[in-house]
Amino acid sequence: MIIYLDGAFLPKEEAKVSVFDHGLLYGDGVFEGIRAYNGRVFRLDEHLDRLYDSAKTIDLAVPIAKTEMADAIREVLRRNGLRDAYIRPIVTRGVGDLGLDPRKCERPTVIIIAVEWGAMYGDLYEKGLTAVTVSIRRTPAEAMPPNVKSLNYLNNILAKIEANCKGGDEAIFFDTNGYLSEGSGDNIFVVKNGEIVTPPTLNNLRGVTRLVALECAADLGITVVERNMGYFDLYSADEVFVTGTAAEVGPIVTIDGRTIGSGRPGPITIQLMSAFKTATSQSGTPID
Ligand code: PXG
Repeated sequence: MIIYLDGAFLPKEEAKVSVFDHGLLYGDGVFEGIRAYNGRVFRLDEHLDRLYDSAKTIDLAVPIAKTEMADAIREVLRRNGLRDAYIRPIVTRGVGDLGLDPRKCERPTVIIIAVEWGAMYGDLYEKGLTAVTVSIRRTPAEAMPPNVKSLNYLNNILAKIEANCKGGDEAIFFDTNGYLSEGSGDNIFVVKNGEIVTPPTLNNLRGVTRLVALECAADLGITVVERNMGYFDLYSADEVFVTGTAAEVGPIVTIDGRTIGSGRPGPITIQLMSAFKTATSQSGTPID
């Protein structure tokens, strides 16, 4: 396995970062999760825009241009012979001292890892996923905007731990105002009376897959509304699904023990899963 680290392409064993890197010490950095399907990187520009916007928000200057990052990603895929992959670019504040002050970090660390990867939830795309709402709230935008895809994922990991304890495949977050937010690693959608409703993006990550799902819904002539929702909207939904680079479009069929709709993936979710599959197989930036 070949890893990109600060301009070099290194064997996995040699790709090492300092214990003084603030990415490790403080979660001070940003990352992306990107997929390649059949030799093409899906929505590369959108992911890179988000990476650089996340970096800008935490006042981190990415030391290479977006075009260089895009070339490095494609080079990592080529060097590893990957055509279907999960790609993880990471930019940390870099090596500093044990203090918080980012001014002590001279140069950000840039890492790109790529691994072969298929469907995250296996046969659950046909059966549907179980989800549980979690008591831990999504970090409020006033504290740390959930739009920043930062290296500090403890809020999400605590949600995942709670879901694991409660026996759910995925965790569903509410925000501190009681509004529906997102999953631990995906965005959430509710279908009611033929209409798709999804939360506005102040209290969640602006998912690239979310955007693709909205485009697919528009193409299919399905109405989408962005609106704040509560527990009532979730439990009484006809269909619920989540979207993410890792999860793709994932149907949710039970939430906190309540059966959603028929207890099987619903018709609108199935249409979107199919449209999403078409999008991933027919578009993207060629690796070669
Ligand atoms: N919300 C959050 C909090 C995420 O981390 C998404 C939504 C979906 O965004 P995209 O752009 O991928 O549609 C994410 C992305 C995992 C895992 O193991 C998931 C993400 C990141 C890292 C790991 O499930 N999610």
